[in-house]
Amino acid sequence: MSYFADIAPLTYEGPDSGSDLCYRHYNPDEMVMGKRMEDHLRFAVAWWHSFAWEGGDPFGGPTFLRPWQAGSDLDHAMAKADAAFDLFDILGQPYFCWHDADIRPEGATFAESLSNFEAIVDYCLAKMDGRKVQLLWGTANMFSHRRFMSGASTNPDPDVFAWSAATVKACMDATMKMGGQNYVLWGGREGYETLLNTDLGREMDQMGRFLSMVVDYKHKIGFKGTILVEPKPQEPSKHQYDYDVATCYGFLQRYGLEGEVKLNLEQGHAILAGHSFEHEIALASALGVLGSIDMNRNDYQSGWDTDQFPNNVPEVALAYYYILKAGGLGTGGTNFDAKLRRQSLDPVDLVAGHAGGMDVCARGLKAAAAMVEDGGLEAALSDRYAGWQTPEAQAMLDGDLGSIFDRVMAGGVDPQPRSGRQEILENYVNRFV
Ligand code: XUL
Ligand code: CO
Repeated sequence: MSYFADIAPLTYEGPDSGSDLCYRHYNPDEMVMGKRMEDHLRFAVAWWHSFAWEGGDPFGGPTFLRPWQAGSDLDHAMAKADAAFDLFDILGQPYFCWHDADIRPEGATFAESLSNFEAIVDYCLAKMDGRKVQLLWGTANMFSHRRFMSGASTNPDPDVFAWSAATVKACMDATMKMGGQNYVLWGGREGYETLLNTDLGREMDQMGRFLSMVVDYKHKIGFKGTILVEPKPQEPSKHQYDYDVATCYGFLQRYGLEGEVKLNLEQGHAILAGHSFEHEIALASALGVLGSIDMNRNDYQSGWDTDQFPNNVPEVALAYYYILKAGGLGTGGTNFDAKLRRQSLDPVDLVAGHAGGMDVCARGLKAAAAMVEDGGLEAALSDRYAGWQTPEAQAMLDGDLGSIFDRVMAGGVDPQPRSGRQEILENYVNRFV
């Protein structure tokens, strides 16, 4: 019997529905700016938080005690996959994502882990047959096992670099076999705790070389998806090399990879870096590296990566506004890198967490589309920068300091401060959310 027993597939019931288990705003076929809502949002369920996470925290162990968490052999991994696909049937979302370690039991050797992994990949492929759900991205967990405690590609021990390279090769092969649309690298332990034991220049060179090998391998096997790096400023390492969008872009440029690799941006990671999510999205878009998003929220009081399901429509609306402005997510999507609270024990909580997140994103997308269609923010921007349309301003960019000096000395340049109209613009956004 399904873990989700009698929970029926969710349907769109509209904003006035009183049901706990329905969509009030997520209506996959509804057209938004000429495109189906499902094709804008491209939702994915994250295997790790939704099925692998057991509800532990630093003060206590597992609370969920899901049936498949009672053992760590292939049978339990298959039971976990069965529950995952049952949830996908209920939610009807188009994608899912995994780390190798989420879906397969760890073996005693690399070869045993790989054979477990391949068995589960085939098991999932059989379950995907006849279903619409697809793989948004695969990734390797190179941060949980103790062998990775000093990093994966940045490890001082070359044997860990080798293990990591072999792991990523296997995960890229599996991602391609499952028809994945992207491959993600989040460097959980690619950073350091203390400079006293760390050669950070060397470690970054190792990481740059590793990423180049990933790109070379993508081309070698003909993987058509996008390679994505996920920025995060700290946790688990005190200092992470992939701090934020700006840092990652500098890193990609340094190793000549800015045309090959894009970024997977996570709301909670943006907050930890002291940015808003929309800042990270707009910056990635301006730099041409916007790839995909992990949608969650942090708790603003705890200052930690709490990975909660999104429930703040105004924040989400601004995120999708800049995504729409960027032309959409391309091969990317909206992955719920979000987990339940530790007390949310029941199957119904897992369904409701996702359904609520999908509704919040749908509301945000609709508000964002209305703002794009209304054009008020764009008009305000054009007006603010209108001075740059004049021939004098354009000529200045082709000139030099001397010619600009001469023009200022000749008179006629007399800057007058103008209001930035922040409150008016914030009031404008509030009309839509
Ligand atoms: C960790 C995190 C990861 C990545 C995938 O904070 O976001 O789950 O998304 O490794
Ligand atoms: Co993430």
